[in-house]
Amino acid sequence: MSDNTNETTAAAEYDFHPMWESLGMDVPAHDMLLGAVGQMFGDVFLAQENRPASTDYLNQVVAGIHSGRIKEMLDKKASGEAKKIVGSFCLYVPEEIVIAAGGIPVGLCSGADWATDKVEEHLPRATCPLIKSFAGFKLGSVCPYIESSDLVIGENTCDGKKKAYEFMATQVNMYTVDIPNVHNAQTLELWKGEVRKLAERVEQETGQKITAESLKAAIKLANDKRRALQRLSATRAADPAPISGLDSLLTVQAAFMDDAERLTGAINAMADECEQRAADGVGVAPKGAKRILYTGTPMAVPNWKLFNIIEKAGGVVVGEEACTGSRYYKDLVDESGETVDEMLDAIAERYFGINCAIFTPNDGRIEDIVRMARELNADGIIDCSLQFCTLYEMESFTVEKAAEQAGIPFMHITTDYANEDAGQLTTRIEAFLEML
Ligand code: BJ8
Repeated sequence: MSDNTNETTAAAEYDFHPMWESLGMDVPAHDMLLGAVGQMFGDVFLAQENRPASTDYLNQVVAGIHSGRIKEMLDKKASGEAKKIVGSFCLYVPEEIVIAAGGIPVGLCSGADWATDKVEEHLPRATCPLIKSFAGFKLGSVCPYIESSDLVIGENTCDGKKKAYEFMATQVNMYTVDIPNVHNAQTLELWKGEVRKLAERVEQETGQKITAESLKAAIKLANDKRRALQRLSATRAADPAPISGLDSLLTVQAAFMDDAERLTGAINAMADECEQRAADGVGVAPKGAKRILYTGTPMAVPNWKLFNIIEKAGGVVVGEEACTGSRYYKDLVDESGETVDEMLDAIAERYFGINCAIFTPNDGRIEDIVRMARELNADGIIDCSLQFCTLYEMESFTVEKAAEQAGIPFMHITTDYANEDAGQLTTRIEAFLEML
């Protein structure tokens, strides 16, 4: 039995309700949410056949996602091992800085509709579901990550997030980072300045100075996690694919919440098993199953809808060009810096390369999509935007043109967190898989 399983067994005997109450959560509503997510996880993940045994780690992460993991973080804070819990919504917020200042970084993006009526008292109805979801989780008091965050870091990316953070600042202790919209030498300098300002703000919050030693260790910790995810991703080029898109998506979703060292060990174990499966020709789907590269908006827990539809329809997702995918792990921070200044520059440079659609032009993303489709032997590309996300909707035309030029079949989808379009999506995806 793994350490993790031991922890979860112990966690199952522990009553977390007092902890949720102490965080000021709406406990009955939260019980309902957890019940629904547990049911969905069983239907979507546990129903998969031929999963690698090492994906049991992911089951444990989901089992403890709002319970054992929260307790672990609060305990670390109480013992002084960690100073503060710092939440964020975007890949542009460098976790290395939070860790080096003694904080625990957590991702706050949410993937389910909640308290929509309350949200629409503050934000327009025509707002992307990801934004409405994090606002709803806060207004409905059902997210222990938001409730335990001492500081929440937002970022000026899309218009919806920018304006929603003004509202969130009335609800939580909030700091917003400015992100440039174009890539050039001048904006890189501005971004380096923003990274320094963020480091100062986090130090102020935690009361712990970032040192060369702590920053070097944090860079190594985050890079090790990325190296493990890169290894796992590379195994998915095999036919049959050794691991499903659903489980792969969950590894990155878990990376926003679980302890970095534990996650790295577990992902390396998955990579070991998947390398062996690839060598032995063992797959999660039959050899020849149609292989899909996903690209588009991020998918926060528990938004598993699209991947579930693709894989239930007989396809297999072999890569994700998304913030809940390769953008999270494909680039490392240069580890050669020795001073805090050099390392902050290296961090800024690495994060500046994240190909978010807020950038114009965003050629790096287009190049990555085509490169990944080729490297992972994808038969087709599915590009998806969350409803009302103008950035990814607009960029989908450029992605389609690039796919056409590369001779890769392409399909665009616009969806939200509701299940109403599941039937229609299934029909469209089945037809797409058939013509591949
Ligand atoms: S770096 S993709 S995590 S901003 S889907 S909220 S863009 S309207 S999430 Fe993102 Fe950072 Fe970019 Fe990545 Fe707005 Fe679009 Fe909604 Fe979005």
